[in-house]
Amino acid sequence: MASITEIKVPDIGDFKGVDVIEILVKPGDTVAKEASLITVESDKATMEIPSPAAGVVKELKLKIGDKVAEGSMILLLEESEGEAPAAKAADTPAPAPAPAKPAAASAPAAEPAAPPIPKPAPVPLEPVAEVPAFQPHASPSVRKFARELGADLAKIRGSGPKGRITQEDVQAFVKGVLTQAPAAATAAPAAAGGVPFNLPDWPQVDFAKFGPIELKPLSRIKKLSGANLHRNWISIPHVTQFDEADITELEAFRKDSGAASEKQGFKLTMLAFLIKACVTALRQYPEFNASLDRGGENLVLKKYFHIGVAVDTPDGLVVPVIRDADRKGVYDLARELAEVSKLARDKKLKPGDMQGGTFSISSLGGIGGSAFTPIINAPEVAILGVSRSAMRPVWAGGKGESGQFVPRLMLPLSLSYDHRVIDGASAARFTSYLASVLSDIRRSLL
Ligand code: CAO
Repeated sequence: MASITEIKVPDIGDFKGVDVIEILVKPGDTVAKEASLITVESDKATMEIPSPAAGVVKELKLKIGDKVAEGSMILLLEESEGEAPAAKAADTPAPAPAPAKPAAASAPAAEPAAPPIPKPAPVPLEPVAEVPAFQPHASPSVRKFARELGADLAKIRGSGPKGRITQEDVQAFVKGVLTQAPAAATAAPAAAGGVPFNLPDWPQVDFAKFGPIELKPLSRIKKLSGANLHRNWISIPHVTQFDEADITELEAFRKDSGAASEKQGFKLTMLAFLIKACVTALRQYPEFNASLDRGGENLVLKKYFHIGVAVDTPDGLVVPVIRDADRKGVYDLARELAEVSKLARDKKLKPGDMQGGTFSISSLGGIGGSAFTPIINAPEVAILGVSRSAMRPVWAGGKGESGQFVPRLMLPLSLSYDHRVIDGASAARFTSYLASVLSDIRRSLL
């Protein structure tokens, strides 16, 4: 008859008060003998604790974050028939502590002449994941998961306690690679080629030692976009060109024309004009509306103008794409912008709504700031950052006392570009041209 056995933490050598960092089973699960039940972690090693017997998990007796030592209760196991003796062996604390041993040195099998209880030896524990200074920090099961997917842990930023890589981090990394693979593998040959970033380990600080803290898990969007931003930041040689555009007339025109759109329920935003002006500049400088091809040897110049717009949502940044912006007027662009920003904030954007962009705009103008360095949205090669416009004294020319400053509304522009594709001189020409278009929007009609 099946019996219920208390499964306790066996002898784990010198480790006391170690953290439970993973629970690998749940009530109702059928576990095989030696299947891992929980993962514990000390300062030096991460260990999985195996089940001493086969059976069905009836009740868990601990949770993630608990501190355990030899003898702490893990769970109640309803053993499969014929397995009870082995379980009892595990349940019996070892008389003398033995150090954790590597896999090859696991406890000897039961001797044929002896009773079925193998012997009161400690359950073999494997310090499977010693964490040396330059190793990514992850539990054995996460390592195994990453291995199965072919994900390199060294490239994954851990979001767990002490920077530990979690299964979700591996999933987010793999998703990021799958959606952006051509860009990473081709547009970034240096990074893909495996130039090692031999960096020191991430500082592991027990922040609670210095004051009260609270843990807030990152949103799914932040995890996904974070992995992509990180990849783009380290694999694209970014340079940012700063400039400013005189939008005094444009802003007056926008205000004059705004009534019509407001009647229809949307605002004629500066961003709509910026999209229009960028399309004009992209037509003039096609290498900004391009991507590197798979081999990283050719530039793919795109004859369409799909403009990504960074939208700030409570869950993080998303970049919906306004398609065929060259074929739309500013009113259409403004209406579509209002629609996609709402979809983004209501979490209703579909993956397709964020694909196919050729150039992106990130506007922080509604919030503040005078300049920033946006990260390129690979496989695009440039992104325009827009900051808050302000009235400034601008020298209107003239000599001596006849010269004067005049107040002009100036819009700060920050263009980040991929220096493998675009030279500094081209970037300066691009922003100067863009500024001239914005200062006289009639140019975008030409
Ligand atoms: N300078 C001064 N004021 C500006 C401005 C600028 N460049 N751009 C917008 N404003 C003002 C608008 O006039 C408006 O003022 P009123 O409320 O008085 O009319 C206010 O700021 C809000 O602007 P808006 O509603 O028109 O929004 P927007 O078109 O500027 O931006 C959107 C829309 C979706 C881009 C924005 O909501 C957003 O999410 N921005 C953040 C993007 C982001 O996080 N980027 C960072 C990415 S990191 O690379």
